[in-house]
Amino acid sequence: MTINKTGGETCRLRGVVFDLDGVLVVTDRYHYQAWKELADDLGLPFDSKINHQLRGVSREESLQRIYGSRPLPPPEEFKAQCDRKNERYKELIRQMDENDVLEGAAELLIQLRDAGVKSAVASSSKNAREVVERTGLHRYIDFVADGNSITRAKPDPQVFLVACEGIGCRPCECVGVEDAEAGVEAIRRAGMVAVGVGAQAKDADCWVQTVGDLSVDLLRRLVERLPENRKNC
Ligand code: B16
Ligand code: MG
Repeated sequence: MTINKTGGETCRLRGVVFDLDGVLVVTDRYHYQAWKELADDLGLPFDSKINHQLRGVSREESLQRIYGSRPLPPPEEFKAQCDRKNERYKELIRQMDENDVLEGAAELLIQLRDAGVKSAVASSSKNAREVVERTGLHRYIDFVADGNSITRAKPDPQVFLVACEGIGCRPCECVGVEDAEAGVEAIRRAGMVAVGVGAQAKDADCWVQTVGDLSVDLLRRLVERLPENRKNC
């Protein structure tokens, strides 16, 4: 163990934990379409602005946000509406393939594998495994923690902690990569370095426009907590 300039423990990079939707793949448009069809049927307003607010948020919480200040239906009906959205979403993601992987993501995962750094997914989605398989990402990902592995959704750190454990690393040895505010908070609360991707995740330790802007070297430097590499790298 070595001590860094601020007196803390310096860890070596051993793992990277990626959020799935919005970081490695684009499922946004499928979630949008499925929610839009349901909302139209129920006469609830829904547009891409509301859809953005659902990033990283669980299915049930998403529907609550769509209802907004309107009264929620009885629990059974509410569940049936969530199920209906999910059935439609599952139908839509059947068309996913390698072309839905975001630019630079597969290259980064290969670099990490070649460098002996483990990769995991930490997603709120209960459909994450299917998306990982359909897009071919399972070839590079060592562990998937998803909506089925947790009892508390982001911003709770649980899904990131389950992912770290799944790849046999301590949180301080891992970087978490997220596109949603709730996800950045979850990474922080897990005790990991947080990398934010895209417009909604600027409040991270380091912010990049796309996952393709990351490299093994940069991630290593972040974990070693060299101050010049934090913020807007
Ligand atoms: P499901 P992430 C999240 O995935 C999505 O961003 C969010 O829009 C969705 O509501 C949530 O998963 C739950 O998904 O309905 O498939 O269980 O960004 O955490 O990978
Ligand atoms: Mg996301």
